[in-house]
Amino acid sequence: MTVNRRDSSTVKAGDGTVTVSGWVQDIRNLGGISFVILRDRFGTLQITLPKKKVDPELFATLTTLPRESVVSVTGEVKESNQTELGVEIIPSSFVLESEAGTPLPLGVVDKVNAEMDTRLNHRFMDLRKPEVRAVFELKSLMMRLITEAMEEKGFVQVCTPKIGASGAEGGATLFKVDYFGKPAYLAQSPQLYKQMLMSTGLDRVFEMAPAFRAENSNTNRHVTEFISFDGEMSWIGSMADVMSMMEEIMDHVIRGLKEKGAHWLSVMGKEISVPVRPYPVLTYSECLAMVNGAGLPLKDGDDLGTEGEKIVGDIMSQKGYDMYFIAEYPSEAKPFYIMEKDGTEYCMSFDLDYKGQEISSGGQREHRYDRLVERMEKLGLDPEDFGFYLDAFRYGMPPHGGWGIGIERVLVKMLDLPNVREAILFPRDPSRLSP
Ligand code: AMO
Repeated sequence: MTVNRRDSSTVKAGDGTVTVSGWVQDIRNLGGISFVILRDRFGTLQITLPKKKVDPELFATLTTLPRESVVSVTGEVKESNQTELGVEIIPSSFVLESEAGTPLPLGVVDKVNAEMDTRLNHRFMDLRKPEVRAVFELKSLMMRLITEAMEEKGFVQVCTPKIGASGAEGGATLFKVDYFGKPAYLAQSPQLYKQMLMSTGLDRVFEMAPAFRAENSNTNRHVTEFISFDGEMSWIGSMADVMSMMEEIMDHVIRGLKEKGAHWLSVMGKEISVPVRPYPVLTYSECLAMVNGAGLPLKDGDDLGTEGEKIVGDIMSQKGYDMYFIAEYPSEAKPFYIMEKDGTEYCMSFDLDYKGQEISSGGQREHRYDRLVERMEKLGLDPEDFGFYLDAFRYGMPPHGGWGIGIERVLVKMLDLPNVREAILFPRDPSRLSP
């Protein structure tokens, strides 16, 4: 009997005749014997061709194929102490599914790392490298674990529009599109919609979807399209309820990745550590003092910035904390939808930082119509531009809060990746719109 396999790692001695499919990663010709290394999603398998034992025509064609050609090989599984899997296949026939052109635009087993631009230009080829592809196995697992945690907590998965008439996170980063002659914008976040849903009775919602930011900055942590994992929940007593919900979710996700992602982590040669709980909550003012103490002259009201975040990250790491909240930012620095802290210049907002980098922002929202309008005006916005959003606050809105997490930024910190682009299949940035 012939068993068809798309997972080379399951082939074992005693399987008899099998058909395995994949890419010809390497061919070694040693005179009397040749080896073809076949690669699939899960690993590599050795096809062994002793010249005297296999059909001469099969030998001649299979051992001279261009690398990266796709083949299906049928043969006998034999035990072998020379291979990692403990087996090899002696072929009796094969089908050339697709011959690869030469030369390859990018090597798959090259030791020398190509430049990021070259890799991204030929991303389909770059992704053939198991350690590059493993990030996306882990990203997929991460999204599954998020869905699992959110459903367990009673959140409803929603899909909000990605084209709209107004933004929520400031005009400077809006992508304008022509919507049948009218101006429209790509969604920077689902902020307005997830809050409007709080007025409907769907009191816990979440979404994982693309968010677009026209940020003309070429850094290793900014892209113009990323996946935002948003949560919004009603009936909160304070922003502490939102933070503890996030903590439970992050803990479930990171533990799950460590356990269920162990194979892909080993392919990448990485280990992940689960951040210590409870995640400490620092205030913005405390962080400012830390940053000033380290010699960075920021004033009250200033953004902590990359450098400030890093200083706080180093101090927290020395104390054994990888993940921590920074709460109560200056009201003026945060968007209109955040509730102010009465009698102070600060507000009910927080960021979640992971190893010295912001991975999320969130907070308690202003759910009182009059106060919300007042806050918009104070920040120089015209409430009329947000009519459809404000309507949802005029006829009964529960107290609520939520967060937005940049999925790729979490992966970067967790896997210690050098660039957010490593966690995006086909990244978009100011100088890249293709492939
Ligand atoms: P914010 O604008 O801070 O908050 O975005 C939330 C998180 O999204 C990620 N992120 C990015 N990732 C990659 N490239 C970018 N250009 C980029 N911009 C943002 C970050 C960030 O922490 N509506 C609020 C969230 C809320 O209050 O619910 C918001 O969008 O990880």
